[in-house]
Amino acid sequence: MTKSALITGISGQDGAYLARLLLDKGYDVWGFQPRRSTDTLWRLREVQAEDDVRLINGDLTDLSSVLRAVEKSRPDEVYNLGAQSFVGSSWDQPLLTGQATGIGAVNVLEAVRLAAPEARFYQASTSEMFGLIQAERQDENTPFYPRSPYGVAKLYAHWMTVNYRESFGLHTSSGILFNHESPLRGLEFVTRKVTDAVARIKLGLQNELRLGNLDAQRDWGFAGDYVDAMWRMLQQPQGGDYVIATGRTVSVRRFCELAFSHVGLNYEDYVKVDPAFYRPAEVDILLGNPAKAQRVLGWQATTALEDLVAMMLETDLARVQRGARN
Ligand code: F7E
Repeated sequence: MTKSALITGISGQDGAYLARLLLDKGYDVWGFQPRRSTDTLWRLREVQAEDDVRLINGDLTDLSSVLRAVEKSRPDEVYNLGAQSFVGSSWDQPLLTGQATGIGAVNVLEAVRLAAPEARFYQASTSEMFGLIQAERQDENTPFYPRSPYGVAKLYAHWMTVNYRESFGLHTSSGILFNHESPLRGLEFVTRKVTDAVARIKLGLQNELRLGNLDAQRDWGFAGDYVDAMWRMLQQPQGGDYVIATGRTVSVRRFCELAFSHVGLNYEDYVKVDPAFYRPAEVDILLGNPAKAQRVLGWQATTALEDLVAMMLETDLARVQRGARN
């Protein structure tokens, strides 16, 4: 029998890659997303999934709309990827972030509990929950210390995911994903901000790049690899929590070096530090230990950062050349 999956946040980077993965596996894929007047479907187009997914309009903060989406899609699997996901904005919109990123997840859990208790549930948790790190390499047993309203909201959603597993016996899993990037990343995130700028600088359309903290270090992987881990979690006999990471950490400065040198430029000639991009509290370094995912899920990251940079840059060079806006 054909399986049905419901994805919240389907118009985001991970939503697009996951939709593609599930379509390729033969699922009926439903997407839940707010109605917007701007073009939110460009990522689904880029993965050639736009015509094959069924979209339901609604908002994570509106329980009745989430409930209707669950009733309509009759899902075997629910992936909660929707959120206010930009850490930087979460200080300007802490309450909205709490509603969408924290309470929103519980709305989905409630809808599953009420209308599809047999469905398997995935929560998009995050390495931002580790924040001020309490261990050199973070794994499923490392204590959390979030450093942003976003991280705090995600931590609430994470524990509610665990709680619904323990309280109601629901099949819920929490994927603690470290940063994951791709050509479908939004322009506000640092990796894509860099690759887009490098493409513009190379093609003579821009002459500098203003960034914040160049010394922050992240464990950056490829989003296309990471959605496969989400699916694998829901194929396990029981729900669980898994760190998904590459096990390598690199600074923003080094990322710039790699991106500029890919087109034969020196980042020091173009990158300007602008305190406007500093955060009120920073997560200095993240480094994940994905040993459990490898052991239990048979998953490991397969894309090296150098290849990810090249992939993003080649896509951005082509986009800038043809005048695309995303
Ligand atoms: O920042 C520094 C910034 O915004 C990375 C989200 O997907 O991953 C993402 O969160 C680092 C930070 O991602 C700029 O201060 C320097 O230290 O690309 P980002 P993020 O905050 O790590 C986690 C796992 C999530 O869950 C989130 O949803 O780069 N940085 N200069 C900058 N960052 C930005 N955005 N812009 C700059 O100009």
